[in-house]
Amino acid sequence: MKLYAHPFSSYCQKVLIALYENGTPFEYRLLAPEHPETAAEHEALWPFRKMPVLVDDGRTVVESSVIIEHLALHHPGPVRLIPEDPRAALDVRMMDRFFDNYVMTPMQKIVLDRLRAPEERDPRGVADARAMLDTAYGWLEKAMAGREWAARDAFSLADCAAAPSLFYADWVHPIGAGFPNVRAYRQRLLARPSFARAVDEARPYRPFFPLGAPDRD
Ligand SMILES: N[C@@H](CCC(=O)N[C@@H](CS)C(=O)NCC(=O)O)C(=O)O
Repeated sequence: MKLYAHPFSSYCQKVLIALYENGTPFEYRLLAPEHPETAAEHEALWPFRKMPVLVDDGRTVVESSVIIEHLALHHPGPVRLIPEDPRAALDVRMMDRFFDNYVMTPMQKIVLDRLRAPEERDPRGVADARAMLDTAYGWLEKAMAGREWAARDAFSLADCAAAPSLFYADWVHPIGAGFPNVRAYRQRLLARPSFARAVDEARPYRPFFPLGAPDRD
């Protein structure tokens, strides 16, 4: 298998966590300016040029959640990231959508806005993104009461989505002291070896974080 990815990308980390959880072997196709040939391969596979992209046995798989579903189906390991029980699997998929749509999306909006020229920035969109993060933290605070992982007891696809989204969201819009369950959950995710590895691999890129990476985590 080949994974087109970059270590600092949140959606790539989501998939890397799944691969590391099960020790699944793959070839890392690093998307970086010093490898234009890899970027060309990537664009030929997926003209939207979004990462990550997985190629498995000649088949191109896109969208981080679908890549993780693909891994669970075709390369299962000891850590079951999609529960066997379809009802439990639905809870996992719902939480995965929550993290992508209501945490990752507004977090990315704030980051990407900073990369624009000042005259092209979108203050209203950024304010809306910050409001969405506040709502998401509040909702998650209640949802996580008494839970270890996003869909209760077992680490799952939803936690793969939660880890990078909460990691970066806290950098751009801090999770305040009023959200102790969310803060504690973020710390548990950081202590999970698969995510700790992804965070470590991304450390060299911190100076490029558009809003300035905080000196922690
Ligand atoms: N819905 C996609 C989102 C992927 C995505 O937004 N990837 C970002 C990196 S975290 C990207 O490729 N950005 C580069 C670009 O937009 O050109 C997924 O789940 O895989």
